[in-house]
Amino acid sequence: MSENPQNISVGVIGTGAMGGTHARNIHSRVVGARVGAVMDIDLSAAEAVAAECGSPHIFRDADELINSELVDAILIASPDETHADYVLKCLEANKPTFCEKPLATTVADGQKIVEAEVELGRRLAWVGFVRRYDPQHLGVQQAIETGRIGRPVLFKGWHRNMAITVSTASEVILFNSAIHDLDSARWLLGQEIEQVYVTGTNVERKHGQDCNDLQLIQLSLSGGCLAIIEVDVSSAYGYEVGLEIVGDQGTALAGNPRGTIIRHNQNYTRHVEDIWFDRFEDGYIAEVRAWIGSILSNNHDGPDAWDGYLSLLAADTCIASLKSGLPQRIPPYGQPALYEPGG
Ligand code: ISE
Repeated sequence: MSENPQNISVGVIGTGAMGGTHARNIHSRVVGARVGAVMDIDLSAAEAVAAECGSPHIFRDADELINSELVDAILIASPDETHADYVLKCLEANKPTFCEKPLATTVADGQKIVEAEVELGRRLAWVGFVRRYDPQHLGVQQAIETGRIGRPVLFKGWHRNMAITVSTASEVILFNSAIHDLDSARWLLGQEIEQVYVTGTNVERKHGQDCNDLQLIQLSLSGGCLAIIEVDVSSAYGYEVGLEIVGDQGTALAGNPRGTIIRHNQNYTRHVEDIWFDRFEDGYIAEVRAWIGSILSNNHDGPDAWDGYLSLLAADTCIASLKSGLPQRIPPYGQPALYEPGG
């Protein structure tokens, strides 16, 4: 436990590429926090991150880290299927937790987390929807909020991974990748998803016919907005995430790769990143700063368990649509008072 309440000791579960990035950011880019302990089943990965981040404590067991007096808050960046269990344990220990997306891999587990928070009467979980902290996305949000583009009517998104990194299963593509886009649509439009229609095709044939590595997701939202999102996890050429919000007075676009533009020999070129770590570098720093800031000020103002849950519900309904070939309505749900504004 930190003796100085302004220096939160964070325990990092999962020190792979994502957990390592968060740990390094906490160590060197965040004021008010430090890496107090790390845990990974791959001991050498844990040792390497611990050494880089000046963290003296390495755990072999996630439960022990969560319950340890050495840590005040937990960052979860372990494989997706472990998230729900660890978040629930953090809630039992009454410790704030930043969980990489997705919050869980089933709607039922997402629901358990929401129920546990309602029971506690506190929002302790934060979900790593990094795009909410990406400067380009924030520029779009500002254009909407200031009314510059008028009333938003359409969300057009594209999300391309260079190659499949997690799994070829269509479900995993929805829960692991498209979940970001589903959250972006809710967040930027300020409306809830009511109906989804998903079609998919198989681009990278080596993965087998069942792999819908290119999916087109259509959404109808509560305030009448529409969304169309391309999720392609086998783009081959690079990593790109972008969106355009079409309003009734103009549009706002976040979609530029960050690379330098070079004009040479009658050519105009720009480097496209190969993976998300560079594209969202600023967002990753900003989101952990915001998380730590929210703990220090006791004011949770980021993506919470309810956002995590609704994105899971939408992803799950997308799977039903993809499987049935039909549009599907989001099942009815009731929003607990805890998650209402000011709750
Ligand atoms: C990955 O886990 C991420 O979170 C990236 O932001 C996303 O673009 C990618 O599709 C996911 O696999």
